[in-house]
Order: sequence, then C-alpha cells, then structure tokens
Amino acid sequence: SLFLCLVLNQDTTQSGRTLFCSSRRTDVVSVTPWLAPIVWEGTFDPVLVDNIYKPMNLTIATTVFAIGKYVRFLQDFLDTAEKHFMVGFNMRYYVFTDRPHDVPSVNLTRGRHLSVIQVPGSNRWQEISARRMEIIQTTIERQIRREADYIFCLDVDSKFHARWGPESLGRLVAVIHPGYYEQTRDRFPYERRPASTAYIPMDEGDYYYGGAMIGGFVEDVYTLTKVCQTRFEEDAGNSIEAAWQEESHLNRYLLYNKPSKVLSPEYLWQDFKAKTKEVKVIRFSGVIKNYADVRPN
Ligand code: UD2
Repeated sequence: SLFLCLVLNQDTTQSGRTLFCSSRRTDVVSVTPWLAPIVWEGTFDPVLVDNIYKPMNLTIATTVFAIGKYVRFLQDFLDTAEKHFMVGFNMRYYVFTDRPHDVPSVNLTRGRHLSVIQVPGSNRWQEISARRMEIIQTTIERQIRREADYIFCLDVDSKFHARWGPESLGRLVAVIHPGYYEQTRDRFPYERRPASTAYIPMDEGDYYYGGAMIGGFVEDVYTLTKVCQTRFEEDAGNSIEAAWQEESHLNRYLLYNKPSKVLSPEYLWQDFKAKTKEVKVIRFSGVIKNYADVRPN
C-alpha cells in the first residue's frame, strides 16, 4: 500500500491508521537544498511524531517579551498556547517584562510552569526588539540550559490557532516569513548595506526567515543569540542599525549556519493577510495591532 500511495499520491490505510506520504504535497517544496525538512501540513503524521517524542519526557522553554503596552497581548498568547502549543510536553514559559504586576494569571496544565523575569523598559521599540537576543542569551546562561532541552523564542503579539507540536523540534529551527515565501530572493528585505555585519549580497540567501520565532536545542539557540548580539553591537559601534534589527542579523546568521528544520508560514502567519491555497492550516499568527497605540514611540 505504501507503493500505491506513492504512485497515486494519496493517503491510504494500513491496519486502520492513515499512512502519510511526503509526496502528498506536490504544491509546495517540502525539503531545502541542504535536505532539511520544510514542515507543511500533510508532510508528517502527527500521531507518529507524538509517539516518538512524548516518551522522551522533554522540557521545552518558551521565551516571550512583553515590554510596556505589549503586556496586553500576554493573556491571549498564553491561553492559546495552553490549547495548542506542545500539548502534553513539559513547558517552561519565561515572560520578560517591565510590568510584572500586569502579567495575567493563566491556568497552566500539569507539567507546565511560568516564570516572570523583570527587565528594564525602553523608549525605542527597535532597542526592545533587538535586546531580546542579549536577554535570551543571559537567561540561557543563568537557568534555561539547566531547565530545558529545546527552546522557542516567540513574539508576544500573536496567537496559536491549531496544533504546533514536536514536528517542529530540531537542532536549529527557523520559520519562513509569511510575507516572502512566494517571492524571489532579490525581493527579500535583507540588510543590503555592506557596512552592516548583517549584510547579504543580492545573489545570496535561501529564504527570508521571520524574527518572530527562533527554535532549537538550547545550546544552538544560545550560540545564535550570542553571535547576533555581538554583530548588533559591532554595528551600533559603527552607528549602523540593520534594516530589520535582529531579524536582519538572524537572516544573516542562518545563511551561513543552515537550520536543520524549516517551518512553513503555517507556523507564522499574519492576521491581516488572507490565507493562501498552500496554507492548509494557520497554526500561529501575529495579531493586527495599531503600532501607534502599542509602541513606546
Ligand atoms: C517584525 C518581526 C519581529 C521583529 C521585528 C523587528 C515577524 C512577524 N515579526 O515584527 O519578530 O523581528 O519585526 O523589527 O517576523 N516588544 C515589546 N514591547 C515593545 C515592542 C516590542 O515587548 O514595545 C516585543 C514583543 O515581544 C514583540 C516583539 O518585541 O512581539 C517584536 O516587536 P514587534 O511585534 O513590534 O515587531 P514587528 O511586529 O514589526
């Protein structure tokens, strides 16, 4: 039946269980040129993946920043994460905020914990966004490397809508930005000034990765944040700020340190964007926000 399934490009049933075939998706590319999977709905069997990872008793760390008015996004982020994100796994949320008293109380299921870590506020959103790399790095040094196996660093102005499970686990995991998965690389908003350490020439680049998600083994994400922070500071010393702050540095890092798994834009959609035919399920998306209303400046 596996043979038939490959030939007919259909699901089939074996002992009552649906057999998934990677060839089931012919409308999207599901592997990178360096043979890392690109995770789309229909390219994996969720039951099989859960059965492999759940017995490992893994602990997942999730960092999320809610500085200033962004605390208002925490309730929905956490409520929906409890419904859809790594359900059945040990979870440690690390909430970084300058307003610890405004962190909502959320009912966490068994094996899931939340710590609030106070960090300074800032008047510049660019600085808040960029400083995440430094704070994640120091928190990994202080505690996360002893407390978790994998880590996800996520944007708070977002919600989960459907399963985001262990199919997303890997050594170094990045997500394709929903605004650029249909574009050619000359259209990617990489940093194009050679004076910046985030510079990517026009004829290089694989994908445009979204800064709203970085994931992987704690030590691999640690190295990524350390390198990006060093480069960000080097740029600052030369009075240059990359086009999309840490997202630009992330893209540069991933060009030369290829992710071992790439998540499709199903794992990072944007609510203002209409669903396209390739996206069978929106798992996580950025909410519509009024920048003037939530940012400090
Ligand atoms: C894009 C990226 C974001 C980041 C940013 C860099 C996507 C979908 N989003 O989003 O990840 O790379 O560009 O410019 O890829 N934050 C606060 N308080 C603030 C401002 C920001 O807590 O006052 C935190 C918060 O966790 C937020 C994150 O920083 O989710 C990113 O900031 P943003 O959402 O304003 O950036 P945005 O939407 O332009």
